[in-house]
Amino acid sequence: MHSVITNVSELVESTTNQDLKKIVQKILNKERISFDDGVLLFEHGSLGYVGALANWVREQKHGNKTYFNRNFHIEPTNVCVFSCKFCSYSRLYAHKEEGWELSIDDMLNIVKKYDDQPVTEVHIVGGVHPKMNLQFFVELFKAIKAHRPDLHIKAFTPVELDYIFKKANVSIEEGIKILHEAGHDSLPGGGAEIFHPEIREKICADKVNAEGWLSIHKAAHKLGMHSNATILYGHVEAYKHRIDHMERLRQLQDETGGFNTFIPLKFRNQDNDMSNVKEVSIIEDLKMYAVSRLYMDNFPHIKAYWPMLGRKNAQLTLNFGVDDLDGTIDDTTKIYSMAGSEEQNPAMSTDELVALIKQVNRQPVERDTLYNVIKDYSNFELEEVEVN
Ligand code: V47
Ligand code: SF4
Repeated sequence: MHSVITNVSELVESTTNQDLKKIVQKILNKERISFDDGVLLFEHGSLGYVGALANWVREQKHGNKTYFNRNFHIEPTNVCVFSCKFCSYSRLYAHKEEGWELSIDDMLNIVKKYDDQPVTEVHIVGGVHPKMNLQFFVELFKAIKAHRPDLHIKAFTPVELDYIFKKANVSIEEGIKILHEAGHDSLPGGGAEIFHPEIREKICADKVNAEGWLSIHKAAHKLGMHSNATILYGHVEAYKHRIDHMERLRQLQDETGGFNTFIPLKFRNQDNDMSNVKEVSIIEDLKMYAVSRLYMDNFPHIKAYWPMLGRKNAQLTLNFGVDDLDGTIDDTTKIYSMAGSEEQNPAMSTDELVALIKQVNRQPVERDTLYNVIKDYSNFELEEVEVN
């Protein structure tokens, strides 16, 4: 174990800002911090300061354990009826010839490519195509489960679900139940962006709003399904909007307990309608992870999505509150490479991911979607693989 706990106590003694001192004391007493505390940490906490605190919380919750899973992505289409300004990936339905659309057979063939591999999860998410309706996805889920019943299906954001439920004329509760019975296991965290209407209006005015997003996750949780939540940060929002976003999620989590992971996603500005907005620095990224760990006290995990950050930055996040690096074994997602992420071909073998985690003295643990431990890699020999 690192000796961070002593450092954190020293931190309290040396803090002269009385407001900050009160926040540190709350954190060390495992008390919840308030909205204003969260904003103050962003505005007045230095990176080293919030980082040391977040690392303390991370180690209290998980020790050195750093989770990853073996998954692959299917993106049914990049044709989308919506027009989020930050999106580099979608093609409007009016220009659908520039995009792709996969049939159920195409998607089943992707699943079959992994027949001999020990993957545990398929992550399905894409644009909102008007012809891919509720019945289409019921058939898709049934086909996947008939072929590989043990594969966990993590699929669709409330953006897609809100659209297909309205089109099918079913309530949220009915729609989620129909999909769940067909094999839908859990929801990924996308589509959340920034909940506050002042910002949502500016960056993604036409898709599901905060209340809609939260109601769909709530309905899924009520059926016993788990889910994740994201935030898209580092564009035109202020710190108070980030905290407002986290506050709404924290409240729902108090009610349902259905969220597993919070995933901060850094806005990338390549080839989209917000290319004029500058990207934030790595300092700001690490601060975002740290404040997330401190604010989201009822979220078990904080995840850094390594294909977006790059490998070295992903290693850094492990000292700033992050305990999960997602994980992938193949180049199957285009959403980030098209927006200008560090990794143009996001593929990393399990051995490479394990080596990456071990190199920074953390303990790699392979998990399934629900964080059941599949394998602890503590005794893996680091010499076998190099981290580039
Ligand atoms: O909601 C789109 C983001 C999200 C850009 O739950 C962008 O395990 C940055 O939610 N710059 C979808 N981000 C992806 C997502 C996700 C990813 C990995 C794991 C999980 C999980 C969920 O991607 C969208 C949006 O916030 N995004 N464009 C962009 N230019
Ligand atoms: Fe469509 Fe999603 Fe892109 Fe928005 S972020 S335009 S909903 S694919």
